[in-house]
Amino acid sequence: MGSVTLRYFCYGCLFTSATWTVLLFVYFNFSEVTQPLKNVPIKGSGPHGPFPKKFYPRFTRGPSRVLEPQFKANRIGDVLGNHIEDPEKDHLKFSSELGMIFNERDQELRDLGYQKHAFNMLISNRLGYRRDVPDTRDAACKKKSYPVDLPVASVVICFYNEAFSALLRTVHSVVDRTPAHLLHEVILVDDNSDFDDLKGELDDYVQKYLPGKIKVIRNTKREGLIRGRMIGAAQATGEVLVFLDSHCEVNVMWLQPLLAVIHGDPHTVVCPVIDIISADTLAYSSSPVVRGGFNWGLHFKWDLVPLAELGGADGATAPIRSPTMAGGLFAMNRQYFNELGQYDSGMDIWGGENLEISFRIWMCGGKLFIIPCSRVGHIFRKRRPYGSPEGQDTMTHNSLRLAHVWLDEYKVRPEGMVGAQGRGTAWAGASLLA
Ligand code: LR7
Ligand code: MN
Repeated sequence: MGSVTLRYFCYGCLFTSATWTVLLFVYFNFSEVTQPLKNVPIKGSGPHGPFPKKFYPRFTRGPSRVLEPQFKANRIGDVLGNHIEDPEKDHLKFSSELGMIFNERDQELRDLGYQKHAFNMLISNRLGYRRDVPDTRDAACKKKSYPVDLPVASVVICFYNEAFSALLRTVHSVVDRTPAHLLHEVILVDDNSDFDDLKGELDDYVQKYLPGKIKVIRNTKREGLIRGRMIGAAQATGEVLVFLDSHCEVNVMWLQPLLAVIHGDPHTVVCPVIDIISADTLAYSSSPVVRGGFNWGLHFKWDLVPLAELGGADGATAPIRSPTMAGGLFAMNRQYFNELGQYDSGMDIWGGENLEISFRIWMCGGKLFIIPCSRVGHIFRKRRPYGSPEGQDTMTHNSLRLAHVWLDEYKVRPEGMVGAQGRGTAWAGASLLA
């Protein structure tokens, strides 16, 4: 009797430990890659599913030299005494192997990357600082030509604790894919980052490999991306300001379509179509053309473009009016940016400024367009890897400022409006501050 009980007890233990092993295996192997992407401009999977095979990182020089751009960049890293690559990198012949873990160091780098940046830093580092991306423009865009005498651009990139490789890929993509005569300068605003490589090493790299047009500005305290961009813009001298997040890759002919519209009307603010760079695979894939909206919680969202707003004589290349912008990627005449009052400098760290500047533009006589022929990739992460200095909810703080400045009678919940539509940051917060 005793031995039967013991036997069943052992079976029970075995079953429980096996179940835990399977659960832990599933958790550690799939948790980072299976969460749904938030804020990605896709509706369902459909033809624009997040990682279509054909847009897996592609190198135009053929598979046998698939990682050549990376090797070049890594050698530069070696010279500077960091980002030293594993000798086993030579085995990484195909892009599908970019994410493979060969040793403990790879595993550490991958884990650390997710922790610090919320994307796959192992792949980002292996890709290096330059790579080709697929040309995701509509065929009609490829036939378009643009005037040569366009206004020159100052590209402002504000960053806080960005992954070195992602930042450098952003900068190189701009330098490599922008005609020199249109690129007035690139202004990097370090928002008082904590990471060592973003200090001296970045300066060394810029001085050595990107001399001339790149300026690095250092905030002495963390300002947040809103004041950070204002600081960058104040140093800029180009006719047009272009803002980019620090983990982007611009596509071919990205700038000319933006500048051409601003050239035609300096009171028009323009955004590229934001293509998707997967946080898990770094694969670059095309986004559908959608436009910006918002909900009454003052959260940005993507909306389908109504048929009436589509096309016209210019078909797929025509600019699309957009109520709001996503926030990170846009171009604007510099004088107009200043005339409009720039951003709300009382906004902190992150959030809300994109809707604020959108309302500001439309309510002060300007226009906001998405330009389908301009495409820029952005790494979409599932969470923000940083907080605000004192843990404040800056999104709510900023949204309340927006509500008070621009929403007038809309900021108070109307009588009888108690449904889901009435719940959200602006409504709840507005009543607190009223
Ligand atoms: O304190 C900070 N200081 C900074 O310099 C916090 C952030 N930053 C930098 C950061 O390094 C990055 O380069 O600011 C940039 C934007 O921060 P992200 O990448 O964490 O923001 P996000 O991409 O999650 O958020 C979107 O909404 C933000 C609202 O404040 C900004 O407008 C972002 O620019 C914006 N990004 C995009 O629009 C890209 C497309 C995403 C969508 C939809
Ligand atoms: Mn971003």
